Amino acid sequence: MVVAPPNPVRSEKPEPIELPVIDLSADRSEVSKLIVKACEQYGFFKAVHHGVSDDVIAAMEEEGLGFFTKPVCEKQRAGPAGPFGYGIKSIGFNGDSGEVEYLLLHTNPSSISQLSHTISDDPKKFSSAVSGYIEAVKRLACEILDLMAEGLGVHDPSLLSNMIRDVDSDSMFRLNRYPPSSFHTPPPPHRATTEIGFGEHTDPQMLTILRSNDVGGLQICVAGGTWVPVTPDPTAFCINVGDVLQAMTNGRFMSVRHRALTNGFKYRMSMAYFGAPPPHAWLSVPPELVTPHRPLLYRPFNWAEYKKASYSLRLGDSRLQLFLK
Ligand code: GA4
Repeated sequence: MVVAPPNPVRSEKPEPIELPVIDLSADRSEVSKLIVKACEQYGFFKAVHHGVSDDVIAAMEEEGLGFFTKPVCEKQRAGPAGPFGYGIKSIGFNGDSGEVEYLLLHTNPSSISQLSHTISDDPKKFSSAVSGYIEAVKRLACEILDLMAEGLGVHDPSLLSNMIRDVDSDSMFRLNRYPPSSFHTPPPPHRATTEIGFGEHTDPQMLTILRSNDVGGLQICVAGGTWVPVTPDPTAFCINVGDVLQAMTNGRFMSVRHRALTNGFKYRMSMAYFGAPPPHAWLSVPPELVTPHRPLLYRPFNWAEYKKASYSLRLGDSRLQLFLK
């Protein structure tokens, strides 16, 4: 049986972690080394000068806000999430919940255009904002995966990015809105309370490209099991390694547990792109990453198999260990 570790919201306030901030416009070979180092040490980094235009981001934010500020009964026309569509409080299919409402979309264009009719009164405007945003962050994800492969000395630098460039890529896009916790429980005088918005987990896919408004809430689990908040920065993208990339780098990169807490007083909105392989592609480890000192860690598997395992378990369960050799 896979047991989730305890999940306390500690009352003491740990110092925010300053994740490596990587300027993607700097010298390519330097950037690729910094990315590799960050993914080995933290599994997370912030990317600035990322090339995604402010207009594309603003258009997506506007659509997201427009949707979430509608009355619940209207939002429910796009739900329940199974897994795609509108969800409120309920996460996945195995009883997980949190103080969050969300829209989960598959990134394939027909799926976006189909759902947009239940999401927006102007479905064309909604799907054009989503497609523009997805196209831009997918380009960024591919660029980062190429830089990772270069930094790792992988012979074919497109080996990783080809997985999400594939027309059958199973990538997803998620919009989350976390309500202020003071909505549910009046905060004690002079102090804000926090609640679990999205419980601790690792992302199953290859790479996540996350952006939020200027409200904090993301925390990552560092060595020793301490939860540390990540300072919000709407000008940067927060990039994290998912389980599949940990497996494909033969354990060199870390897929790190993270969670989102609600803020005492403000709404937090985040948008996450999850870059995933096509269902039946073999998730093979580049031969350069297997050495006598670092033998193959995981048995061969494909994304369909891994996704099935993810959805059959609880949010906080460790899945990758089931695929150890
Ligand atoms: C976590 C990362 C992504 O948000 C997500 C989530 C998915 C869901 O909300 O439907 C999962 C969760 C996530 C991991 C385990 C399974 C699947 C809920 C859940 C309990 C969209 C994803 O791909 O995996």
